[in-house]
Amino acid sequence: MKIPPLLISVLVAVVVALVGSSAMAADPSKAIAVLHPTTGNNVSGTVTFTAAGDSIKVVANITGLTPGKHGFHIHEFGDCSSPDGKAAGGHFNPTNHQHGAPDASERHEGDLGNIEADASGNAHLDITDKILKLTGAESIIGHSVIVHEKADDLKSQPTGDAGGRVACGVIGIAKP
Ligand SMILES: [Cu+2]
Ligand SMILES: [Zn+2]
Repeated sequence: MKIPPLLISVLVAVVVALVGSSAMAADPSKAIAVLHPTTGNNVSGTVTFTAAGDSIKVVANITGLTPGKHGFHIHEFGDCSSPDGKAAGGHFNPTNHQHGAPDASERHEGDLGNIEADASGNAHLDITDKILKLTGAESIIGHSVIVHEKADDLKSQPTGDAGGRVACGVIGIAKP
């Protein structure tokens, strides 16, 4: 039996498409940022972002802080190369909103408010966020987490007046 050439090329195309799609990574369901101190600081820790239904669960464990509140944001660039953390750019804001509190209707995607350190300088945060995304054009993967010297006042534009940057970590795909 002779197979028509057109049918062969269609079959080849189907096989290539199937192999290609199975080789592609599935949408990530978990991301992580490992925080490193900027120059002159001693702040480090981890932040995980885990898909949970239509929300993202954010868990942070950070040490080396001064006691009290510290601005905690996702910034635009996944670039922690500068000694002051400024290579990370401004707040991650792919949909062009004003700065605000995490629960405000008007906020940057990256606005996660504050983390609060205890008297020993340790902070733990466990929140669920409905704005963050791990997939698509507004995914936080490849951007960065910045922890600030001071509290985010949740209203000053465009940064919440949170002062210098004490730690930076690039957000990558986590090992499931
Ligand atoms: Cu920030
Ligand atoms: Zn902001």
